[in-house]
Amino acid sequence: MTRITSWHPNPSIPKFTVPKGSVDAHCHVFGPRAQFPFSPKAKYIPEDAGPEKLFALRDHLGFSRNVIVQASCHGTDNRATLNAIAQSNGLARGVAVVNPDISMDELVTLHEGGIRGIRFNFLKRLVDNAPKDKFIEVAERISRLGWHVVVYFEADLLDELIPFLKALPVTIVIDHLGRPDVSKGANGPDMLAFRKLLEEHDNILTKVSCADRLSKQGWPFDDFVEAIAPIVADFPDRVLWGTDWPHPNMQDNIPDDGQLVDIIPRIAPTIALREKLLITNPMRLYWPEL
Ligand code: 0GY
Repeated sequence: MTRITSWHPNPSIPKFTVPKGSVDAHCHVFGPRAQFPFSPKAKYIPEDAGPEKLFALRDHLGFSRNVIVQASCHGTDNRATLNAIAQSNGLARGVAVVNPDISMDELVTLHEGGIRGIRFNFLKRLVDNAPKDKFIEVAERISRLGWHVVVYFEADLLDELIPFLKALPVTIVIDHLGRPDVSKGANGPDMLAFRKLLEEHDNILTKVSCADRLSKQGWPFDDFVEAIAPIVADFPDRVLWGTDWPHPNMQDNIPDDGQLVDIIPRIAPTIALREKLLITNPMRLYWPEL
């Protein structure tokens, strides 16, 4: 497999200044491979995108903290994520991907390494299987640590996943709004189904991220902004935002991370909304002690 460089070589400095203390609540690290090899089951093999690059981008964009989400190319070997957290001087925490049979002792070790949640990925192009019963069992175990789960799926799976989501005994964060078709606007079928999910389950939060993957129009992502801004306005305590750097597996239309930051004031037009989106909500999940 050819190694992929999926990130912008020279992102712009954002025109929008994020508030002090902002958290990039969805990003990843890849490798470095020599230290942390990719999984034999990886569906893509990226170039190295290690902690130095991630923290340089954090500073370039004006953010203060990162939440590093274990990427599928590293499987259930969380060492690259833990290494990045360890290099961050306390400014990063993480979300792991685990074998659902993991013991409580191993979970406690992950907690000590800065992990505060686990990710369940249902994208068939990224993972081979997603055993719901096992996921519910491990969710029960992590609830003792005060962790949450991050769930990644695409809109066509939402209906089928609702009983599973209802059975999870913890806070749930859904990646990229469950990948709706934003081109049909805030009242399109996918957006209405997702809104209903939020209305009916107050333990569910979402990342209002990945304009680059969701927009059909591309920059300046008007379709994304029109569909998503009402979600931020109506569920201000239940939204997080992240760059998604290094944009796993993106090969065309690689986004300029500075431009992604410039969407924030368009989906969160008031200072109060931005504080919740970028600081209060992610800090509650990842640094509750501060
Ligand atoms: C994302 C999106 C993707 C990939 C992964 O773990 C991953 O490999 O999350 C994707 O390909 O949509 O959220 O980073």
